[in-house]
Amino acid sequence: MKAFRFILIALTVVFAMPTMAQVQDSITSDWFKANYQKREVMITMRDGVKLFTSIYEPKDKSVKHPTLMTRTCYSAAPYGEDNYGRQWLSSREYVRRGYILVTQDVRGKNKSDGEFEDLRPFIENKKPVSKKQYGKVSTALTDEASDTYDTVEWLINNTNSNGCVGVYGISYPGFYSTMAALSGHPALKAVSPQAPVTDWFRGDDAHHNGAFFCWDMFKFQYWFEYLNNAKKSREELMPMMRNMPSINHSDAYTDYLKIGAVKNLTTLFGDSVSMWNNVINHPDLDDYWESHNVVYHLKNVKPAIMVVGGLFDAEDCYGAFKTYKTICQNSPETETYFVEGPWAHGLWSRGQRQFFGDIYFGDEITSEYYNANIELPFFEYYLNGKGEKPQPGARVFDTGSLQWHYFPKGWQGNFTSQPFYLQANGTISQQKPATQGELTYTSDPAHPVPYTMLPGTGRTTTYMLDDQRFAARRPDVLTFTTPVLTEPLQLSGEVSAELQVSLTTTDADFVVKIIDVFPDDFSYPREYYQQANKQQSAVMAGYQMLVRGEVMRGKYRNDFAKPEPFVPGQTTTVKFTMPDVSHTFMPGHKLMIQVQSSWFPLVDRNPQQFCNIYKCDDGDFIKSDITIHCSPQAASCIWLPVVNLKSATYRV
Ligand code: PG9
Repeated sequence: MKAFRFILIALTVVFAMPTMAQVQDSITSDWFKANYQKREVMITMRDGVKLFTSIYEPKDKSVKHPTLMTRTCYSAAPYGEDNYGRQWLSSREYVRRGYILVTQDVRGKNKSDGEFEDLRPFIENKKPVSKKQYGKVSTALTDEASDTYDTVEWLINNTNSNGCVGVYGISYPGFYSTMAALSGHPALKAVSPQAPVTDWFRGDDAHHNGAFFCWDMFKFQYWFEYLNNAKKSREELMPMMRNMPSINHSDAYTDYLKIGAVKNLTTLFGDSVSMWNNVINHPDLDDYWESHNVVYHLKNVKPAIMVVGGLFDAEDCYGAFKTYKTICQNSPETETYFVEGPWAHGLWSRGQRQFFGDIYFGDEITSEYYNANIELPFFEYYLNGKGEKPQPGARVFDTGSLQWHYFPKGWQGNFTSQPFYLQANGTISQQKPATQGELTYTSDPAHPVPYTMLPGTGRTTTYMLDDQRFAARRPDVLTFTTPVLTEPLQLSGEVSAELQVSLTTTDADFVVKIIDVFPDDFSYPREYYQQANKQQSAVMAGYQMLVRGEVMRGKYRNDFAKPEPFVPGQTTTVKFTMPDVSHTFMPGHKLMIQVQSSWFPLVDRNPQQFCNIYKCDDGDFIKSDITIHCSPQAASCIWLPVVNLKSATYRV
């Protein structure tokens, strides 16, 4: 009897085991381990440097498999061929379909050899290395594109590859994806740079329009330099962990104000953190920043590209728009797709629910929706020959009408840029002011405008769409508002500010915020909260939802490379771009613009004197009386991308 039962159970297990050819229904850790083999290999690059590469490959050799790779500076963990970890959980759809999943530590990071360099520059016209010489020419010119080429070449010859490889990644891995797209390897068929780090001086991570995002950088850099190192043992890392400089004890606003000038933060690091030193030693836009900017090389891009970004991404919102627009412009032959949703940094692929912060966006922006309906079909078509070719062009979520818009011809050019003039009586109109007018506020670095009303030690993920009523109440924040809108005002595209300012000192920052003011009787249906299993956390009546905010360091108004002082009392034009928006102001709502001169501690304080801010002392911070002019000859306005709903070229 026992034998019969054993055979019965054995047969059940064998016949129940799905082959890879069938799309696996339920993925479990046991199933993954039973059907995938994990290998850890050091792949030799053309100059001999070896890169640590973790490969999860289906055991089923009866069919060839597509490959999806992420190259990362944040570790290809978990390490150990028996440790499958949980990384694959975010790649569940690809495991289900038998993809080969590869993660590689980039050169000089974690278990890979070689020297690491931040945003390692692309090298044009690298001399190819012959097969015979391969790996033996230590002087061969290499960059992240050539490291990708060499890795893809190894993968298609040493795995059960179907000859189609894709690369994707978010943030810094998004930068490595953009660089991968420049590798030129014929087997690299599809690349998805997501929130790619692109330009650390104009708009990503470290600076926006030249203003330093000291909080993000300070909290990140020591960890990135020292603790993000899989070659060091825990025992070696623990003392560094204990000595990690930190100033956040209770509330970042108070703590950073206490620390004072940026140079005081530097004393906490010493001169040991390369990324921080690069910021301090290159205060203006110079060759260092430009040589590390990948956009100058985005031409002749061979793979299909799907750029993904978050409209409320606090780190690389700029990078996604800039990368996409540059490829469309400089590599028009590339099959390019663009996806922008109401997401924070990377949340499209991990954990986004129907609400983001206090705002409801519905079911079509959750991570499940994104993975199943946007990312998977892209790679299935280009790497696995499955499904329909994705819809061309741009697919951008409108954060006001809560709809996806499809722009078959791409994101640009669907709008006309129209001026919305700031009036001295605190209103907004599309007519220039008819009479002289101005509004003045005192910007005091000792009492900077907070970027959020929430106390806390970490930068919030929701500040980019949080309620702005806390700021509207401050005397150093100017507020301008339209009457209640009777027609929808749809903005889909580029935004810029054109301020006419005068100040009593020689420098200042300018922050412009575009805000959607909800009706005074607004509330979400109770079932929205029930559906999302979320407690209502805010009074939504009269909510002032931030749609877009951006800062401009005034001394760079004419040239990021050549800072200029203001002449006290002289009316001066300050023009700057802000990341694109996709937002319809619905009837019953109002458009609000706020103008202020600090956004703390998100952005370091401007001493409001023309100087090298990274070297200034606590005593250099002074008040400035700042005037925003609203006159016929000096008309401050915000240029908004208005869509003519009668001739709109997008589909819902
Ligand atoms: N965009 C993130 C970052 C990179 C470098 C410095 C600070 C932040 C990231 O890679 O996640």
